[in-house]
Amino acid sequence: MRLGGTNTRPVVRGNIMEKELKIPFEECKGDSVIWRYSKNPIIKRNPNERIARSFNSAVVEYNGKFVGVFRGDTHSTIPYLFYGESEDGINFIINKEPIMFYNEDGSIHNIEYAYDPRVVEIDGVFYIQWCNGQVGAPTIGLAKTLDFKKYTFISSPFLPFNRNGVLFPRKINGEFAMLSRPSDGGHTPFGDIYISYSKDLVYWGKHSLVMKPGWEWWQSTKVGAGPSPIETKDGWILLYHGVTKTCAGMVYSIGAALLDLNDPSKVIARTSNYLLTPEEDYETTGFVPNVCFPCATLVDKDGRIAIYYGAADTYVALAFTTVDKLLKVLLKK
Ligand code: BMA
Repeated sequence: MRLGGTNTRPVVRGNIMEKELKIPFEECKGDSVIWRYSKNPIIKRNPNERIARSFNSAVVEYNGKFVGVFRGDTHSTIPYLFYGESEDGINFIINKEPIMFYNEDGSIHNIEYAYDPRVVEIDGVFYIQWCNGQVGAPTIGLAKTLDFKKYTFISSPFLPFNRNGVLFPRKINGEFAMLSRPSDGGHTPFGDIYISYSKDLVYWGKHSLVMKPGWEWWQSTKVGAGPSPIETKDGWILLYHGVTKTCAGMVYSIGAALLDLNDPSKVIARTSNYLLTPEEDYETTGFVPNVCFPCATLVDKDGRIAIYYGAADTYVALAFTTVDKLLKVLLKK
């Protein structure tokens, strides 16, 4: 979808006419660029018998509903991905059994752990990107689904170690494009965002740097792409997490960047101030305190945006913004 441009939201997928869904949204009462949902968090501890904590998760519209691929940290503390659905984008019912991935030949694709999913639709196919433990070390996993029932594993696009794989919502110059953040095997204390291209989603190359951590302390340790970028007439809006190291651990805040439409390795602008930083109890207190980690956005045809973010590695929370507000702060209009 291009906002502020010529296209409107497609509501026909395949030959299914979908109802136009109303995304969750509350009007801003002050002058914030990003503001929180008044009833946060939307997913609390122990959302079902199998999951102790659900956070960093992805939501999209499918078949007249909101559906999600949720990170669920189980009672063994190993994270897996779980399907969930909702009529309103706020109240979700999450499956108790994790998503199973299958190889093209129908065999089960074994994974050790899975976390921090992103989901994006490209030409009627939903692609899931996540941090995947299937090659003995964390790297990106990439799978597809047409119906959120059968999930086919496509590839591990990059060698370990890598996290925060985020596909653009359309091909750029005829190729799929993915952001990622090369890392290490632990709680990586560094990290830059790169872009890579592929013709077939299996073989990836043409890697180039998009952005390094910023000078400002909130984003000076590492940065990682958040939800799939939003296309506007002025460029791709990328929400990202920026991290700072303190005596009490890392703090994850949310910032935004504007990337060139035809060459997203070119950063047109990025925010020098964070747009959301841990302040509320559900962000500052939990399994890992002081984490706001955005993984998904829903955007309507008027440019309203609902942001799904993980809070304190314990909850899923919602925040809102608009395309106009983000462009205004990025372009200093
Ligand atoms: C990162 C990832 C995220 C997590 C964050 C804060 O390295 O593991 O899943 O939210 O740390 O703990």
